[in-house]
Amino acid sequence: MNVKKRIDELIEQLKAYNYEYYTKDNPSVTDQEYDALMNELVQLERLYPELKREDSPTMRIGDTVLDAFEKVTHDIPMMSLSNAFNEADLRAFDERIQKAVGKQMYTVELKIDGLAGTLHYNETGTLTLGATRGNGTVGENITTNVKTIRSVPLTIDYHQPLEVRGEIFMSKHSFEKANKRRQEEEKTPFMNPRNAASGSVRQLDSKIAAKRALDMFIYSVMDPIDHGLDSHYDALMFTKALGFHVNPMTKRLNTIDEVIDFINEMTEKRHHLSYEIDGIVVKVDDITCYDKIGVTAKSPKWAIAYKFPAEEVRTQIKDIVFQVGRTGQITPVAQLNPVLVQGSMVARATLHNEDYIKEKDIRQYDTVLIQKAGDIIPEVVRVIKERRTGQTKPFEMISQCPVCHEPIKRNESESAYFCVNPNCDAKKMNGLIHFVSRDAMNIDGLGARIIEQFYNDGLVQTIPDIYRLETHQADLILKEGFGQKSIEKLLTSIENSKDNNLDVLLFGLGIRHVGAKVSKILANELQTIEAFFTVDESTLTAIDEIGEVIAKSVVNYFSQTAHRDMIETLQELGVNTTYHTSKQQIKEQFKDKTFVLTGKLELYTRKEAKSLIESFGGKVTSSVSNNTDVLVAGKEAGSKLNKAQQLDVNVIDEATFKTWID
Ligand code: 0OX
Repeated sequence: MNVKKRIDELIEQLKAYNYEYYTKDNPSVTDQEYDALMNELVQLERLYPELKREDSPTMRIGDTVLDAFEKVTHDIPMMSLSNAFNEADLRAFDERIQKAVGKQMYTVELKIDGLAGTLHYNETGTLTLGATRGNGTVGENITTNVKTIRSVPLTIDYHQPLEVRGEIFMSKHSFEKANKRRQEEEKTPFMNPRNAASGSVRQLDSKIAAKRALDMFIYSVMDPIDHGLDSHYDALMFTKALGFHVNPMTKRLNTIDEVIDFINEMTEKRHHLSYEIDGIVVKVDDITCYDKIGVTAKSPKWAIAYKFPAEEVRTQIKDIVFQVGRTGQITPVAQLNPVLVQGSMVARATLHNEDYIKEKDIRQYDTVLIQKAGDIIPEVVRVIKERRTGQTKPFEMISQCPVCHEPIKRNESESAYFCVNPNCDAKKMNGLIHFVSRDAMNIDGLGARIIEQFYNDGLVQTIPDIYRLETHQADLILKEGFGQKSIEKLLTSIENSKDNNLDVLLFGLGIRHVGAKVSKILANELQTIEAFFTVDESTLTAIDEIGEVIAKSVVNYFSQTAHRDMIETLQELGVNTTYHTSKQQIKEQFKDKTFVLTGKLELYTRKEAKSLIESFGGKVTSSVSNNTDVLVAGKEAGSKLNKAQQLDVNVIDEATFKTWID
């Protein structure tokens, strides 16, 4: 028989079985029958490598071992969800929506406890990129691992670029299997399915990832309007029709009462599901009103996640210790007899501050109830007083910093105490940990543990020291756990961080009251770090959303010579201190115009052209319609050009486009 024909036949057959098994959950063949066909295909592809197809299911076996994952910047940031904890929060959400856009239908989805991922398909329908969420702006390229997920189609029958997002997760069954194997191999088991999923997609060896049997439910389509979709539920059904896995419990409901009924029903049923969920996501169904409803810094206002009540677990406080944060704030922490809470081991819980402890009369040796709601730090909820023995005594706040032993101060208006010694080691070290963290400079390979080690060894004591590490390679190589390769990786991520935008640098400096969102607003307004050196309070308070507290804190920070000197040193070391997505410069040809790009562009990549158009106030869609204002036609433009001509759309070539930009 013709080999090519047999390969094609095997591929179609295996694809159909995969779909039945992973997407429809209804297999028609046994595992043995499936394996036999897969083996035959592997053998044939080995003998005839030229006949191997991009969409062959053998791609899912995983054959790539990477050195590291590349970083990927998301064109559209990957947002997270704001939370609701009770019926009142949900009703308040509904009221806000009704006030903004009138009565709406809602799509409800189970909130899968995994990790967010995004998938890109090109105009031929081939999967070109799979990436993690990362910090929402920059994630990691995990394409080789995503290809091993059987419910992720390698090709789709859709011929426009498409980006869909969803939750990558591990079923309870696969989790148990993976842990059984780990036990046999004498490796520490995964704590919970979410950790297992996240560890597996970040496996550099895709063969290992393939063995972990991950799955992915799709929960959003990007630029839905460009794909003719104006209902979120319809968008999910559209992805389902293309072969993606969409959670079967997803529903469109008419009122918030129906949403609440659904939540009550799922609260009962959730333990019977084959995967873990930690809540229910409620989304406005009508996509056309999303712009009007708007977004906050991190999450869309048209969606909310109802979180199931946190489980409370009983344990004992062994000791109460004090942590010094980067701002010098002193937080009392309970050290506990370790207990399992919602799938992870908890050995510490925050006690917030002196007032919280006194109000609840929490004492060392007390038996307490602790809770951990999702990603929130575990906290002590209450003391079980009946269990108190004679040996406890009321809590007393310390009067000196536990690290530098200088006296600590309580601000009149706050319940927190602060260590005000600028040279306190704990403050300096935590400041460094914050600087390199994911939402700040995002330097991979410099986690808290490494910073702690480098700090104690005197290798990194100040922020500029991070950028001097390249001159200390000889010291690095002597450290345990550091080889040539890991040093190179670390130095590359440090080098790359020099190009970061001003807002993340500003956030990284750890100025009090200047969080990620305020940093963006300030960087966009002031544009360069020098402007911060001279700015006064009234200029700052004139900026929308900037109040007196922030303004005072910013002026105070930059008035200190030590801070200005440190920033100048960073500039000398090559760190960028200007805001690059400079204030939107709106150009008339672009303002509110809809562009389509087609054909081969030679002067710009598609991505560059798109971001240029957007930065000048326009938008880019993928198909030509009556709404298109301008078609930029590169070489060998085809059907889109014809359609644009039929519709009388303004067509320009790439050279003309360049003159518009320059
Ligand atoms: C989930 C889940 C997560 C889209 C807009 C912000 C968050 N874990 O199941 N996220 C979202 O929505 C995104 N939906 C979900 N179902």
